[in-house]
Amino acid sequence: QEGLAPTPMALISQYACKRRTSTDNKNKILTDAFEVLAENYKFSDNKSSCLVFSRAASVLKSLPWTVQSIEATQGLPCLREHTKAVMEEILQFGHSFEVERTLSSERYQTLKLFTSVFGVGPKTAEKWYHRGLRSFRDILAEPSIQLNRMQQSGFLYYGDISRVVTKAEAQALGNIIDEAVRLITSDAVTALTGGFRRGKEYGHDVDFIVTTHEVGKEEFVLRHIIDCFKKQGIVLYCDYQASTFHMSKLPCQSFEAMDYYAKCFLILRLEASQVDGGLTCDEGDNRGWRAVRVDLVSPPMDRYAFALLGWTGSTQFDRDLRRFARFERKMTLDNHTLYDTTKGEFLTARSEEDIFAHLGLEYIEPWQRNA
Ligand code: 8DG
Ligand code: MN
Ligand code: MN
Repeated sequence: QEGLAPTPMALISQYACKRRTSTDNKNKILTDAFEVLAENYKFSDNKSSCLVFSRAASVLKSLPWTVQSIEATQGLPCLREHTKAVMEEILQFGHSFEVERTLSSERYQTLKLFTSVFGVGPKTAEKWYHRGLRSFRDILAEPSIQLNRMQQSGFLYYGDISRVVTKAEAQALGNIIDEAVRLITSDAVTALTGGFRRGKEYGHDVDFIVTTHEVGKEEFVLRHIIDCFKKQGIVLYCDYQASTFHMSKLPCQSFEAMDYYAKCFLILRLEASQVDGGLTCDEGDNRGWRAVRVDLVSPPMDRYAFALLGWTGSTQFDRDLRRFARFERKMTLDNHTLYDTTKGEFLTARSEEDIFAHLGLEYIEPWQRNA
């Protein structure tokens, strides 16, 4: 691979949706460093600087070669002064002083720890940090803190859900869902989405679309699956959100991956016996089961392609699809629709390929969307 001639820079787009990005990242040292700084900016609610570093990382992930000098990055999109300075430090000294400083700062370490709990976002983490709390023990011992149900489960199952989920565990969950669905209809559609659909070996959760060809019945299917899981005694946490979807609300002007479909954020109990090759447990941990985070979303079938594209990600890939649609095509793309502003009409799509075609983009396979 090293011997391959670098892709001509002029061909590398500023839009992630015009690049092919596999899971094989040749610039992990640089992109890990950028992502630390991006996350640190997110903690400070500095969205634009966060985006600068996320975009720079995304461009480097798409390269089929390893950056070994600053000169080699000449002409690459999305690399600003600041990102180049960080890159220069790493290429010259093997590490960046700014990144080291961030990693060793009490603030970064604490916010990283707090946001690793299911149900704790940057806002809550910052609030706790500001109050002088520094550890889980501090939080749990603070009488004035009222944890919500999600956070309580986050702490209760912290050991399990902070550990990665394997592809085999994702497949086992897929089987459990299929089995539950088969009890009510032969008309159901279930699809593994999220990082696993992009070919990742590990994930922090498992994401599924569950729906049916019969438009209007999808919410019923989702409810049935959850009831089925409850009867099996495998539901450790369940946050069900009913659909608020209605065509009259569309197109919405949001850049963020928000949608109105019925969905459910779960923590499920997965038995070792259900997983091919068993669970990946800590040494000496022989409980025979683990807790795992699962997201289910149920779009009506006529919205399927848009929901699949949105839930497959990556977040950066989707963000750039929306940005490309808006600024290059005067179209609005979200998890529900594609709207052509010039024509004043919604464009229909039965598959992801249809959506790329409407946008005048070459089709990018799911495993090439790891931007
Ligand atoms: P990972 O779990 O392996 O860490 O990576 P991932 O699968 O890419 O991330 P994710 O956080 O599970 O999100 C998967 C996709 O789902 C991502 O592109 C964002 C998308 N998504 C939506 N809407 C919503 C939503 O309302 N909530 C959540 N949690 N994710 C959503 O499109
Ligand atoms: Mn996921
Ligand atoms: Mn998810």
